[in-house]
Amino acid sequence: MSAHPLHKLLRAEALPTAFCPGCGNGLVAGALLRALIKAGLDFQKSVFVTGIGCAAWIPSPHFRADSLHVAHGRAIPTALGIKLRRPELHVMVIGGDGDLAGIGGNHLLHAARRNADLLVIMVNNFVYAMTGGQVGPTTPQNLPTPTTPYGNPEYPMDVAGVVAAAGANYVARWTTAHLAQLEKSLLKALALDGFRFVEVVSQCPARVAGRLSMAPAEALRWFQKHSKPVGQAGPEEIAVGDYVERNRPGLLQTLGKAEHG
Ligand SMILES: Cc1ncc(C[n+]2csc(CCOP(=O)(O)OP(=O)(O)O)c2C)c(N)n1
Ligand SMILES: [Mg+2]
Repeated sequence: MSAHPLHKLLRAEALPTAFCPGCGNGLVAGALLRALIKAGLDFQKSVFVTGIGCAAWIPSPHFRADSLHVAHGRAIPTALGIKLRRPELHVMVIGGDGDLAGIGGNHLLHAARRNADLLVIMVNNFVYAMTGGQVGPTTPQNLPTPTTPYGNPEYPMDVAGVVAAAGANYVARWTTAHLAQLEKSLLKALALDGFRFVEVVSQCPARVAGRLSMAPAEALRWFQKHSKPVGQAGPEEIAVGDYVERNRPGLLQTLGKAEHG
């Protein structure tokens, strides 16, 4: 194991990861760890909360920090409970599109409305990957999945757009082909209070079917080619960049907890 600063934040005994070869989760983990190092965040005062799914395995068991792995979809209310009781901790949630926008969608919406002081990172691989690639709230229309073999008849949700409209202080979307921008975005998010949401569109070389089933390198090129800045992306493109950045008082401040610690 080299002495690279990233390695100090990783549990050597948990490596190599259980992620499939070419999975985007390692790229997201790397960008987050680099942002945490640059932000100078104290890992001893950081808590990572996840639900269930492949993306939910990013912090636990890999990060050398406190982490909670809770019921599918329930990471946000658990994280909020921790933050309200221990406001001095940096509380972060990492999860998949199914976990955060599907079964946990209502928690996401209301945590954003409350401007709860949490950083939430959603890895959007378009499907419920861990359970076999079933259709979910972000699956593109017409994409075949094991549960929609003739193509998804539904419209996908623009999760970043919904969270911005619900009231979050900061919302951005990037892809695994935009790691430098993602890192900057996470740094910005780490410096703000209130609800911060960063969506990362990511490849799943194992479970995504149809036109999006590509070799990892091809998927990254596809993301690059089909990404446009927010406000300029067409229906078949990925809108990337900041959706919103504002500085409304977060929930802790509105509850009067900030001064009392
Ligand atoms: C209450 C409950 N319902 C369903 C499941 C089964 N389940 C486990 S992971 C998962 C989907 C995960 O999808 P996503 O959050 O997008 O993460 P990914 O695996 O794609 O990274 C589901 C439905 C469960 N564990 N618990
Ligand atoms: Mg998913």
